[in-house]
Amino acid sequence: MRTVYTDEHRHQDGKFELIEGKFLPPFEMPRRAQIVIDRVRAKKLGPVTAPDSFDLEPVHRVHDKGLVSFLQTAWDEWVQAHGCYDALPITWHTRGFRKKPPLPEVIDGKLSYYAIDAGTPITAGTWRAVKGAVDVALTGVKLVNGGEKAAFSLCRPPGHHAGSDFYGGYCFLNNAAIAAQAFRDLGAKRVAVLDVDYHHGNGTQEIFYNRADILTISIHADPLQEFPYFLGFADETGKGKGEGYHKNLPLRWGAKWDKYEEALTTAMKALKKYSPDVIVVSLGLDTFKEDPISKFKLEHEDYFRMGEMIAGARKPTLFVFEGGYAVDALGINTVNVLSGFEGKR
Ligand code: SP5
Ligand code: ZN
Repeated sequence: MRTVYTDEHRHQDGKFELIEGKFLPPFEMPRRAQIVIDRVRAKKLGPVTAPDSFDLEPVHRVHDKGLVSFLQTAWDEWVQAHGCYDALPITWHTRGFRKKPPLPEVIDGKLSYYAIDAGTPITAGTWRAVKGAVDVALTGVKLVNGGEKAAFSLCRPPGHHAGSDFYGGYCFLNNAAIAAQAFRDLGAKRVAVLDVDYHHGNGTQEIFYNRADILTISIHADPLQEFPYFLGFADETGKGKGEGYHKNLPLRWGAKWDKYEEALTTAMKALKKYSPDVIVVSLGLDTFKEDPISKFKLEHEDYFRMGEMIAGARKPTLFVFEGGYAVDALGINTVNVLSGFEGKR
């Protein structure tokens, strides 16, 4: 299959994330995408193409205009206020505050308004990288809509934690959600998003929660144990017209392929029943046993099987790259899924 890729992602290169009481170099680093594209080329997965450039209309179909314009100007506002340091918030909008507060005037307040964590630094090149990732996703949509059976959008930064009006979890705009909506706008009647990242796809869930035209399914670590903690429970099944069109399959820490396969089998059943015109896969590889911030135990081999199982739906499929932080193994695991999908081992 074809891979869509651009070097623009390198412009997201933060100095720090706040994790376990330490300021560490971000786990979400440029080398992640580099090692994947190297492996795609080495294994001759297929041609690699540069993305087209799209305007922001497809982004605004999914995200609040305030969030989008905030992301475009946040770095300049921050530097003006504090100098050349990564922009991170230290206050959040939680219970006990006004439900719908006005957007603060100052940059520190705006960060607090839009961010869900202090792990997602905004830097000089963040917007450039974020826009590149959206273009990569939308170019993948164009390929699959044009008749390709599958495509791989090698997006970086990732997207599935970003919601209609919030960002975090290394994500700024939701590449997979933007892609899913774009498929609808190009005429697909039903779209399914299958999220196999280790973390719950809270942004994707929030964006499509009350809709029946986009089925969303996420397999992830139990939110009682893992980031993002406050969404992703099994009893969240959609709302209003969307009732029955969202599925969460949380697994406890330590899950190996046996447990994972059960969940993926359940997911694929739901997906086949829905019979979508197209599938978007939020492809996170942080379920790997050596991932430094995660606690599932998948092996290299398991990713072939994952790809084969997804292929079992026999639908046009767009893979959108999400998380995965065991960087040395990331190329192998990613390409194993895509090769498994194509019936090659
Ligand atoms: C796209 C994606 O995979 N985002 C993940 C964001 C995770 N953010 C921080 C999670 C903190 C987990 N605790 C660290 C345990 C390390 N021993
Ligand atoms: Zn993740």
